[in-house]
Order: sequence, then structure tokens, then C-alpha cells
Amino acid sequence: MKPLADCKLYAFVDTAYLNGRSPKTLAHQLCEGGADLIQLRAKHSSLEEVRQLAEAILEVTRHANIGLVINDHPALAREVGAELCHLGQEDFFDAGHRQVSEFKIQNSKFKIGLSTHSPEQAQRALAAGADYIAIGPVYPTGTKPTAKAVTLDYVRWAAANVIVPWFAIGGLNLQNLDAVLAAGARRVCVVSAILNAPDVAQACAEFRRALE
Ligand code: TZP
Ligand code: MG
Repeated sequence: MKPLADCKLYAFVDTAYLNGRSPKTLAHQLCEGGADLIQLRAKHSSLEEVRQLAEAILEVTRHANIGLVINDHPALAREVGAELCHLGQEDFFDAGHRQVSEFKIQNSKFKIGLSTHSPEQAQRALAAGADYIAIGPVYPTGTKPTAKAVTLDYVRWAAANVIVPWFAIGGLNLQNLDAVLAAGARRVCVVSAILNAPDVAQACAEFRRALE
């Protein structure tokens, strides 16, 4: 996979948006559209289901040389050979973890990203050694309906202060992308605007073009 700093478009296979499509087909379309990273987000799946999904998607992402991020399950991510894992505040700090190195035993190349929703959380994530952080939700989003929007103010703060690769996330679409870029974002995570598009690969390619 590309170095994280060069990854701009972070797309998702989110099982909430499958609508009958196969996860593997979606992964293909995201790769074809130019995603730099793909996260498997399967909030209502059992660990065994996540493992099977991850193994299927890895066949696609490995071939495309794109990093696969497993949401929520660091041990499983390492076991299946995914390149990265993403954890929320509740999965990491609230669960008693302090350093991402706790998850890197015997695999120093394995990377951990952390969600953050405020400057204080970002500083704590950086001190914990996060390989990347997510900044959001920038806008309200149906993908995470209970999360409060952090607004472009937090994006501007990140642009001025965050020294690891960071991705703006939450409610991003092709209409508001320019405002997010103007606030200083150079990397974005996009779930529903890509997975709900009539043509996933084309939607992905449009984000890619806008980010170049
Ligand atoms: N974390 C913060 S916002 C969000 C997550 C997982 C959801 C982003 O999804 P969408 O559909 O791109 O708003
Ligand atoms: Mg989580």
C-alpha cells in the first residue's frame, strides 16, 4: 500500500449499505474508482462474520495493493493480515488502552487509526502514537446518527495542529467537499456518498479527482 501520508481517499465497505450487493464486488468497485484505503465496517456482524468478510475483501485489496482497515477488531485485523485497524475513543481509551503499540506486538508495520471529536481527543490520540486520526463527524450523518457534528472549526484546528496523517469524516459529499478542502483537509473518509451513488466506482473517481 501507499504510505499513509499519500492516501487521500479512504472508502468503506459498510455492511449497513450493502443493499444486496456483495462486499467483494463493492471492494472491487472502490479499488477501480481509486480509493487509497478501504475500511471494513460491519457494526452488526459477529466476529466470525467479520473474519469471513475481511478474508474475502483482502483478496481484492491485496491484488490492488490497497490497504484494508478493519473497524473495531484489532486482534482479528492482525490475524487475517489486514494492514490497519480503526478504533473509536470507546474502543481505545475508554477500554483502558494507552498506547497503540499495545496492538503492534510482533508486527510493527500494523497501523492503528483513532477517531477523534475534539482537539483534546486529537492530542491524546497523537500522544498514544496513532498512525492516523479521523476528524469528525464534520457534518451530521445518517451513518452515525447519534454523533454530534464537530463543524469545520475542528477541521481548521486539525489543519493547523495535527502532525500525523488525518482524515476529515462525516457527512462528506461532492457538494460540500470544496468547503472541507478549503478548511485545510487533504484526506477524506467517505461512506454513504459513495456507497449510495448509482455507480460506486464513478463516485469514487469523482472524489479522487476533486482531491488531486
Ligand atoms: N465516524 C465519524 S462520522 C462517521 C464515522 C464512522 C460516518 C461517516 O459516514 P458518512 O456516510 O460518510 O457520513
Ligand atoms: Mg469502534
